[in-house]
Amino acid sequence: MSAVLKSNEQAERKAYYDKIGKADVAPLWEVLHGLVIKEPKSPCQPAIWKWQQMRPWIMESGQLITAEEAERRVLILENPGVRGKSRITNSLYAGLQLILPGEIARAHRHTQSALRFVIEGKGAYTTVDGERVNMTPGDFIITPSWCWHDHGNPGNEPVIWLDGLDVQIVELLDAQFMERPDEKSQKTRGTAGSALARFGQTMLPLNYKASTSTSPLFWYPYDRSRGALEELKGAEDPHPSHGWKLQYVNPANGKSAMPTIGTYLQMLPKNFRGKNYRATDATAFTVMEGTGKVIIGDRTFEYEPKDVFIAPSWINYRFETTAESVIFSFSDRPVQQALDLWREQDAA
Ligand code: GTQ
Repeated sequence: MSAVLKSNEQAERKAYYDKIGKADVAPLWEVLHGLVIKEPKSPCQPAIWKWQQMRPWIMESGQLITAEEAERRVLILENPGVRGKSRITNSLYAGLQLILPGEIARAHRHTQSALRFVIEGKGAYTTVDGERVNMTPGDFIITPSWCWHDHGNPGNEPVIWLDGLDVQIVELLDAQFMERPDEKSQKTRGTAGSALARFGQTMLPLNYKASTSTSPLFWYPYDRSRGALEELKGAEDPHPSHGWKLQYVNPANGKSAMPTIGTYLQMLPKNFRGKNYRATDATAFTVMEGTGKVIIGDRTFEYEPKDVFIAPSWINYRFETTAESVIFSFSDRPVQQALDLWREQDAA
């Protein structure tokens, strides 16, 4: 309320607010212009987490606590605009998980969906509902809602991956469940290679009937995804903002691989001067290959492989590369699209 009030009017209103407030009632007119706003104004900020800084801290966490004690030994990437809320955007959680040789991160399941994007190291696996995947850098792996999963590292080097979860979406809806089985690791009945054979060749088993909307193909090996971008590079001009960019999909329904999180891989040519782009889905990126700058709003970040950065909702961003780059990203786009809320804007 901007009108100047006499002090008796002010006092009258305050007394009224206090009276109705005691019964959990509040006046809309005091808050309307913060609730229904002209365009997104996220408290989340552009930010980057440099691998050079993160790696020693992740390795240090390996000295402080075991995977067994921690259940999941993860450093959460907290958006600087909303610290203390375990989120990288308003709707999504991101963290860097470490598993050391010989360790097991025990089995559990939860209604939150998780994605893994493998950052560093070989020899670890994750088992999803009894199917085991060996994790290789650049692989995108899904742990669908309510599927059992445990991670292990029978190899001889530390393995680190980026976790992305829809924690805040599920929290918004108060639909969280989780449970732990008695055994720490699941018995495996096969490998994700068979999921790749069944679902990863633009073919489907004859009797396939989806029980959820999450992709039954839960392992997208890097060499295949990258290979697709390499083919595109030879076939068409890059998009002025995104270069060559593909989305990971559920091959059985053609929609987003996960119902709550959209996942993408893009390639940008060397010396690319990208045009500004913005969309309502705040997006977290991690660099697989290449170097350059990303300009997000009024911030400029130099990026290198394994860095993670965030472009908040409706803030312009663009890329300027110094080497050919391959970048993985994820956002809540499928949720916004399902609710008819998603908007994007290319540079004019
Ligand atoms: O690996 O199951 O980063 O349950 C946060 C919660 C990872 C996991 C996280 C989890 C997991």
